[in-house]
Amino acid sequence: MTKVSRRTVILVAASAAGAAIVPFGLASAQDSTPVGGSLLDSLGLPELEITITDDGVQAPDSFEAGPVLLVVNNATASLVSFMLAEPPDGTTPEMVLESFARPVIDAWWAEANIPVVYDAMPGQTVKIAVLLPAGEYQVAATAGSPDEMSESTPIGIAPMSVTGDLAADAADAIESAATIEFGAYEFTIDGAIPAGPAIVKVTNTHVVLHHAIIFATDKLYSHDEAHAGVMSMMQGTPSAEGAFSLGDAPPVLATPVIGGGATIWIDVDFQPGFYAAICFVADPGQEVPHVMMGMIQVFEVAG
Ligand SMILES: [Cu+2]
Repeated sequence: MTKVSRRTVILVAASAAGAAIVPFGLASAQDSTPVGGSLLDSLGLPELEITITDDGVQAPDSFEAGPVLLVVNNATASLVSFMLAEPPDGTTPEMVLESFARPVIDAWWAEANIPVVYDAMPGQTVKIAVLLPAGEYQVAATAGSPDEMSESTPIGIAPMSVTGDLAADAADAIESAATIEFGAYEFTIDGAIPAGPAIVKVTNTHVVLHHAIIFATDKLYSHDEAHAGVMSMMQGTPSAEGAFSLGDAPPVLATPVIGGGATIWIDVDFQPGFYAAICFVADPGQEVPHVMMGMIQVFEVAG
């Protein structure tokens, strides 16, 4: 069984797809993320800017709660993973950073408030709108090559206090075309994900970390066909002719990993067609990717 880390989700997605393990990483996983313009960028949200250099993580000491535009600059020459988390009491920053660098998800992650965990390619600036409640957060970053499944290298960790109250309607503050909800090992897509640039809301109503890695498919399969196809790929058994397969193409989109209770909004830019959303994250202390428990959802983007 492949170990599934937060950092190497794209890679696992690639190996699940039977592709060679090559460092295409997020660059190609974000084909559906608009490069030129960001709809989120035009909303005028408060910008929470985080810069990651070889020397550490620069984050503001404090920030106001609310929907914010998280702007993460990767000023290193490495793929970096970053996280924004409010760890449970008794978890020191040293423990958080060391844990974040390890491939397996430690138990404390299930008790933490985790708005977002994501990757940034060398030199990339990542923008995600995040519903940020008050709390004592840690902003951590690690570096690693996308072709390594092993431990990554800690870069740094910085504390950040978020103060103030969220408005009652804060989770609806940003207009979105559709919502992808992470539940108990299942996705629910509310609304139709449109073709072209759009904002999609991503929310986690479960208790453990989830994400969606989205692959294009050749037709609209049933849930059972898609699940059976991924199971046979992950178990290394050849799939039948005409059966669901992820092929060799990299995913078209990887959402951030978010914890229970978290809400974010992402920019997307889908081509019309058929897709499958898959979660490769495992529960804390476990190695079984959620897709093996049925966390896969097929959907169509109408032209
Ligand atoms: Cu999951």
